Amino acid sequence: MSAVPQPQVSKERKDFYARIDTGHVAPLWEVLHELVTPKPKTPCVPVVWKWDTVLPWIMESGKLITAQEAERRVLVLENPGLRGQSRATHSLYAGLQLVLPGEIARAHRHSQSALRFIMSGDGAYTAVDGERVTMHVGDFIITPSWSWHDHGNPSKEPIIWMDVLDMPIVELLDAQFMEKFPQQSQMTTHTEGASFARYGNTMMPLNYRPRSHTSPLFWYPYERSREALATLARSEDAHPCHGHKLQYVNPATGGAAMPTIGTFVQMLPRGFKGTDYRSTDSTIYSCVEGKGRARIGEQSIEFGPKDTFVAPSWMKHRFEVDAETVLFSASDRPVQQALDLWREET
Ligand code: 1HN
Repeated sequence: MSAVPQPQVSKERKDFYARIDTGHVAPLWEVLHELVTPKPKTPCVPVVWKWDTVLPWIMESGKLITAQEAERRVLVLENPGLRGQSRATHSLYAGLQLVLPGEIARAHRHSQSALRFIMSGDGAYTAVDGERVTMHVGDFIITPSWSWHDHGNPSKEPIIWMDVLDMPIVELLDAQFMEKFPQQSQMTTHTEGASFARYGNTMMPLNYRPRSHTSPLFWYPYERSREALATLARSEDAHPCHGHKLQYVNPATGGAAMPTIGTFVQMLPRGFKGTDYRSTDSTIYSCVEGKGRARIGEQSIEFGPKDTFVAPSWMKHRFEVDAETVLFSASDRPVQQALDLWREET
């Protein structure tokens, strides 16, 4: 459908382009083939961040700067195809955040939605709109758009988690706002566990009226996800591509837990040899347990616990695991689905 790029542009056309350029006007036919492509043409590439490589750097960052000075002490996971843009995929930001014992990461809020996926440590908390939750490895925690949030670590060990934010999506839409809370920490106005009691048990309050598209449940404990996967693995055959895979949902609507970020957890049984899969949502994977290999496009990626890796949009990938493996993953799938753009191929 698109014009073939001309190796040589005639003088007449060049002159024309130069004249219209002064009026901030350009010819579509010179760029159409790059703008409208037969399939996704993402700059995002497959990549793995090995825990053993990044952990010493994270701990070193703890000696170089305090959480207070940094506001957030995070090492950004930058996709090699998107260096300098603070992106793990074209649409999502990811980073590894460290909070040392005794530290507080001060309260603020922003338009960007965030998720925390806990990688190491136990007993630190994050507070979301007046309710604290204690973080354990494998927990998935939501910080909804425009909700006050701060983190603190009263435990004796460092805590490290992966942040995933929809920053590039909000940036694309030029819809970002940010505000600092007047104090370091917000007041705790709800009992810990209150939102889980209200929304975490397939029940909800009689008078529940949604205030946003984000799940009113903001803590999805690993203990529950793990138990669900273990039971599934005993009761159904593994999907040829995904093994046993579940999506985190907003319990009040059945939709995605977050409006902009799709979140999933899957178990691949020991010895699983998956078949190729691709979808249009570039995906960030975090290995919780087990080990294996992901064949992503032409690349073979070895992964083990706490390794993070990326499968780009529309690139075939498959898994092969040596031990029972659990993978958490995040992508922009809800956005694509809301806009009728999402495609998959098994
Ligand atoms: C943020 O607010 C947090 O609250 C983490 O922990 C990472 C990256 C970019 C912008 C805001 C946090 C962030 C962030």
